[in-house]
Amino acid sequence: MTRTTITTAPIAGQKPGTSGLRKKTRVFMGAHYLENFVQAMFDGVGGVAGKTLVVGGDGRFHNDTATQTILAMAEANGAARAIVGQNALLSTPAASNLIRTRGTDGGVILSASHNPGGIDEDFGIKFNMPNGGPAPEAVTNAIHARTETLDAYYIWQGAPVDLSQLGTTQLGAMEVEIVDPVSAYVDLMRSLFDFDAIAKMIAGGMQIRFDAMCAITGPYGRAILEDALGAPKGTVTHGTPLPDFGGMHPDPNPTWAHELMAEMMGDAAPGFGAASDGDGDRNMIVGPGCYVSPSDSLAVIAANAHLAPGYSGGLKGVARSMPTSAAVDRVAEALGIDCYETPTGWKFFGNLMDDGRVSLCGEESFGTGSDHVREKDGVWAILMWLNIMATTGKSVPQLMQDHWARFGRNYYSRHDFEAIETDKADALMSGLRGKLHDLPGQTFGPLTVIDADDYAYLDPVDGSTSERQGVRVVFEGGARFVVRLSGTGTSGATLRLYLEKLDTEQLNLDPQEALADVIAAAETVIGIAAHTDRTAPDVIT
Ligand code: VG1
Ligand code: CO
Repeated sequence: MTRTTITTAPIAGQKPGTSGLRKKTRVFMGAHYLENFVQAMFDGVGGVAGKTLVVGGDGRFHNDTATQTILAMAEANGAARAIVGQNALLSTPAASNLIRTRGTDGGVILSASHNPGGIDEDFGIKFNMPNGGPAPEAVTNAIHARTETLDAYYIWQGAPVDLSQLGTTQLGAMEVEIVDPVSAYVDLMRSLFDFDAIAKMIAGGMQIRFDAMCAITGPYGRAILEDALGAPKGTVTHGTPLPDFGGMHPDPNPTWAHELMAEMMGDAAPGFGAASDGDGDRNMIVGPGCYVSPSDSLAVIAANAHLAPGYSGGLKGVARSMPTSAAVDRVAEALGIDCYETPTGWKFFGNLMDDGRVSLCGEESFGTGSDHVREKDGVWAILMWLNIMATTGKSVPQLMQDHWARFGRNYYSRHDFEAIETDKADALMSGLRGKLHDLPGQTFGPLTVIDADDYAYLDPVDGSTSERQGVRVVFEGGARFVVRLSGTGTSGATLRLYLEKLDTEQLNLDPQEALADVIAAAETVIGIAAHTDRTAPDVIT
């Protein structure tokens, strides 16, 4: 038998506007659940008949089983060909690269990114477009709408493909090509960065520590840092992707990458430290005794990208998400290039890159990348830093000091309050929105509010609008705070408070101290403690 139509009842329930579906793994394992969503996804993108799709994921629990389901459904929906990473593995940026360079019709990426993995943790799935980027809102809304009307899905029933064997094979009427998940990506990195200069720096004694957090970037880190650039074996730690990420929470920030932080802040710290997340699109950069905030990393890359061969002609323009600090804006001004502000989420950068307006983008949430793919790219950011260090001969702390001396320092921090009851978080947000009109002119300690709004975005390329993207309160002198609810959490609501203050004189304060008056003003305005009983954030980055 070939194709089977299965009639189903349960609804998949993706939130409209979110770029994919993230739920507890056991929810995805429930009867017909994944199948329903995949059918809605295929229908929502206009069907997959005759199309070629890339399929792969970050290796978390259920990755391989879900990949087989997706392949069987692609076959039954008439897809011509699937390009799959060996053992169903592909980092998000590597998948984006394959979607683009192989001229495909898009791809399915299995990941819950930086969320923990395992049978009792999180799983996720999303569709990326032929440009390699996450589906835009019009498409995710169509997928969501389809989940509400779906009454059947199509699936090929037969023996699954052996995903460990490289080469081309057949699944029913569909061709399946199983590719090395790493090699095309290594070629791409080699085309952008000066591997010889980085290798020379490493041979000259620069020690590197890369913590892959038992997630997807281990094989990429080993192939590039150890095999291609000559760093000693063991440079990459937690380098084998595990279904439960070895119990680690693969979110590269000082809280979750604490082993790396301890090493980098210790006496025997190597010259460069970095970590990446579950699916390989995030990065954290650390120097000896020197944590680099993601907003600063974006600004340093903007100021120095021309030193890497792939960017020697300079940047077309830059973009940052709204809550990301304005450090990069100051660099763009100095370079005389455009700087765009977009809502949180990488999908908003795609149009700007496709339209040739920007070549570098970044978010405060440890995401940086360029127009080489249409996703943020953790390993890319790490190689960019190494290229800058190799070319300038400067250490991470030196690069930071020089940058702040030239541009001033945008002190920055994000405070996350996790797993708040949803109705309390909603009440907090609507209370805050209700008082925005009255805030301008009010004074909180030394700070006077000059502007307060709920951020709305007009896409300059396609004219689409996105509203209610985060409340921002701006003070005289450029300090500000931003509040929004996370769209990626899977239990309750996560409240994110973003804090920023520019200082052009005092460059080496502790960020929490430098931001103390902004933090106090934010609490007075928002009333987090009163609404949620939380008096301290769960994670500070
Ligand atoms: C978070 C980050 C956001 C990022 C998103 C996806 O979203 O804040 O900047 O784009 O995760 O990242 P939210 O809605 O929870 O704040 V992930 O690495 O898919 O990789
Ligand atoms: Co990610």
